[in-house]
Amino acid sequence: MSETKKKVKKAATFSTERSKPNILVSGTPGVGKTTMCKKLCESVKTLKLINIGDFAKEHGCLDEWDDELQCHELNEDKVVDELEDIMTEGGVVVDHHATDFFPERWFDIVFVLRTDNTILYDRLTSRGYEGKKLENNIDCEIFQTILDESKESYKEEIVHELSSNNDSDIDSNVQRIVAWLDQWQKDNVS
Ligand code: DAT
Repeated sequence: MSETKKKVKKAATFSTERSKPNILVSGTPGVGKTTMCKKLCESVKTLKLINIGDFAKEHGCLDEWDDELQCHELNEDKVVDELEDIMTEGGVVVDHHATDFFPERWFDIVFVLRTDNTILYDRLTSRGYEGKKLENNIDCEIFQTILDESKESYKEEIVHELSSNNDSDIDSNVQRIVAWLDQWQKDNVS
């Protein structure tokens, strides 16, 4: 198939053509995305977990160091290009703290984890965050930046907010997603 035809095909691939759904798990750093995603993928062995930070490192998608944010800038276009074929297959859980640069068609559901500010503050300080970086992330959670960004980037009905304050929240969130996956299979795979 020519490159142009491939691109047209990719652009036309919507969720109904996937035999397994794709899930985006987002939220401010420290809310528990990685912890919850790992548990989810332990429960449902067929899911493929992609942590965008790790994926970007492995696939050379990091640009210059950003002194203010204290991290490398992410080359979002390259991440999208590198991930396209994997997402087309379906059955992927993406773990990332931003939602707005992924193609909307990639995801069947978006979960935004939320944590009380005092709990998040303790988690981030024990991770070594301080100064501007700590302040920016706490503000991000206070102003529900990721939730609003997700609702602007995807249909509101597929964006769900989940509490992530304690261990029982992790378990109930995993159960909820597993139940959603079961229902998706019943509704979409004959
Ligand atoms: P993220 O991937 O969103 O940056 P994480 O999964 O690395 O967050 O979690 C940050 C820390 O908080 C880690 O030490 C595990 C802990 N944690 C995460 N979710 C939690 C929860 N619901 N209850 C208690 N601790 C949690």
